[in-house]
Amino acid sequence: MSASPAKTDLKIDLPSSLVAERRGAIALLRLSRPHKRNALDDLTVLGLETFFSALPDDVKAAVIYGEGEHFSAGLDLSELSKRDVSERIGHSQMWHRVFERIEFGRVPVVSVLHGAVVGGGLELAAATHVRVAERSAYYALPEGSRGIYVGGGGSVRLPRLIGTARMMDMMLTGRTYDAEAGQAIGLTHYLVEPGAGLAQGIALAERIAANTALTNFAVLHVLPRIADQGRASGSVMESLMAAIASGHDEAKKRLKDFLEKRAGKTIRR
Ligand code: 1HE
Repeated sequence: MSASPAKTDLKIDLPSSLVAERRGAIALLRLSRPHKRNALDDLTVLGLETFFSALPDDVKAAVIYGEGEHFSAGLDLSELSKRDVSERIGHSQMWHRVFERIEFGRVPVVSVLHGAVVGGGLELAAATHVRVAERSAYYALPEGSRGIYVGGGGSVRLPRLIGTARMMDMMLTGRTYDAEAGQAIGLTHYLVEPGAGLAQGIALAERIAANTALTNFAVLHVLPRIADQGRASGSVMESLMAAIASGHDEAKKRLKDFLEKRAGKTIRR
């Protein structure tokens, strides 16, 4: 693989808890509040929305990772007690809006997980499309023991990843999964040694960025909708998407390149 392009600044106005950089077609976002274990306060969550809304068109994929010993300690608990019930509903809906922006945004997002990936930190990871875990990562939903409930879309996304029964156990008993177990139950896609996550995340993002925009659109926006609907309408939607994708000039060029022996083969890696 060719050397990665150098990092450059990405000019997006973000709170100090988020640091954005660019590496060619890849945007990198670092959760940068290590003294609070990257706990997600309102400023940070709204900053995530700004980042994913403001990415230039020529950014094709993003990587999110955490500074310090942990990916994220979840919701900033110090802000919780300030709100009444209706404000808490609004707060949860704000998280939903921001995490939907990530899950159903324009660019595929790779998260690189290490240390604590707990509560809202796990909900954030679940809103990304590809998850890379370093062996130090562990996962928990401490909401149960804190007398609260997930509010960042965890009830919607986590059962689809690991099943409702496992999520119930995590919330009821405070069970934690280490990185190996998290990989085994499907929380993460890749498991790497400590310190190797970011390089792996960038390499994956570069591969994703090399796909056609239409294929990435189909995977992000059409695939999960098909998975949520019945077989009959899902099959029709798949046929339509397949025809649209393969009819695009770039797809035709790539197919021709393969048939004329100019494109790589699908070999075991
Ligand atoms: C925080 C938070 C936080 C740390 N909100 N301030 N999440 C949790 O229940 C996890 C809470 N955090 C922890 O269990 C631990 O902090 C860790 C295991 C992640 C890390 O432990 P450690 O020993 O490295 O750090 P620490 O000493 O506990 O924390 C360092 C500082 O970060 C300290 O502040 P300081 O001013 O006393 O130095 C902590 O108070 C602060 N800190 N985590 C606020 N979460 C949309 S709904 C989602 C609901 C949830 O996410 S609930 C799960 C919340």
